[in-house]
Amino acid sequence: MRQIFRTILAGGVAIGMLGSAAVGQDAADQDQPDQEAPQQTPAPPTAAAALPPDGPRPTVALSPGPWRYETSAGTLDVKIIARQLDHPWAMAFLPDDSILITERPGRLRVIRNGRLDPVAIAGLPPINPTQIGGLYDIALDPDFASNRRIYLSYVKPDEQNHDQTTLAVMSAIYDGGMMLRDVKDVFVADAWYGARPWPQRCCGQGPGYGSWGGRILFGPDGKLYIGVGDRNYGEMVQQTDNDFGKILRINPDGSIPSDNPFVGRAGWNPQIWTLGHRNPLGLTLRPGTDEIWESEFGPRGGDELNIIEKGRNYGWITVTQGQHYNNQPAEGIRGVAGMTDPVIAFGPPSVNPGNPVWYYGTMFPQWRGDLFLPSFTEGLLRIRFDAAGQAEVQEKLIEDLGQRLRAVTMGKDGALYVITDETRGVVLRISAAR
Ligand SMILES: [Ca+2]
Repeated sequence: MRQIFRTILAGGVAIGMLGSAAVGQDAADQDQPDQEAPQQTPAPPTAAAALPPDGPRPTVALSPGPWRYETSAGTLDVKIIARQLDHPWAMAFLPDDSILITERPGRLRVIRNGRLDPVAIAGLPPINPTQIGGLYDIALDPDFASNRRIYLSYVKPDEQNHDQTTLAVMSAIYDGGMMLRDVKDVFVADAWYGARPWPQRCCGQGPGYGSWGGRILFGPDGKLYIGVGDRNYGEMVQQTDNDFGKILRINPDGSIPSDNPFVGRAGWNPQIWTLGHRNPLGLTLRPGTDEIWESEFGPRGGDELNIIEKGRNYGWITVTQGQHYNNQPAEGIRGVAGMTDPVIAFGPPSVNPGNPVWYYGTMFPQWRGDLFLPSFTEGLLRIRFDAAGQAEVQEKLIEDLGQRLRAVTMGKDGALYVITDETRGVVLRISAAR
């Protein structure tokens, strides 16, 4: 496994991925420049429909494994624990150790006793799986053990106009069986997009059927945080009355917390917690702190890792360390008054970050306190922060498998679980070799 990369500084210095073999392909569906005039958006299917794959091209075919790696934490075993998942996007461990998994085309699956149930859980509303849209993230209610409530983010179709979609979050009761109950939306983004004619946009931005965001997270305050992408319409992100390019904060029932930073301010959407994001695709808590960390797809060479702090502006579209797709330089790079710089900016090339996790398990004591960041192009990055907050990519795990890694989480046993966002996606378990 490759290791040791150029030291990078916290506070916004770009990480150079020395030794990377995965250069030359930005590989991100969200990162493609605008192809304009896409085909007619298909009608939204029901969740029960069997859908053909509708995502980006497949990457390297994955062998059945298992694999063994020598790493700084000793010998690792990597094995597939679930396969034949169609673009899995998120997973959530339940108290009984079963695992809920979303498939982006619109299915909710469950692994029980180590086995993927071949039948999807029923009860989802219509979901639009156009391009990179579909069923996204899962969050368990903080009181899940007693109320069995879950939250799912998804791309919601407009029944009247199939050109229009938006990000929404539903809540439902999941009792462990094969059916959701009491399914209802608690949030629907007001930033509908796609009515023709499309607006003129700058900077070579991607198509209007991308950049929904979609990560959701319960904060230590019991509030639900929702990452909404810029819908490839970055001109709207610095406007304060909409949902584009924002991290929103709501109560679990959908109401607006009175201590949100812009409540009562004229011209502001009161759901806003932070603004200035391009496409937030990772939200995670740092254990032992109240910090919410966010990963974000930037433009070419501008992927970011941010600490999300109340009321701050993270710069997009005027300030970014990446380069616009038409090669137009950003107005600002970093250190711009009123804007918060990323902790880390990646690239070029883009790493296309997924949902990270802070490691505090016991299986790999050498890695406690490190951040694991899945990427589409560089494998699973292990990033260490020293006492001064300086970050260094120490290792790239399973990079040689050539898979687009969408999310990583830690099991109760301290093993790492990774999902691959592929047409034939899998769940990988990374554990210490026995
Ligand atoms: Ca930024």
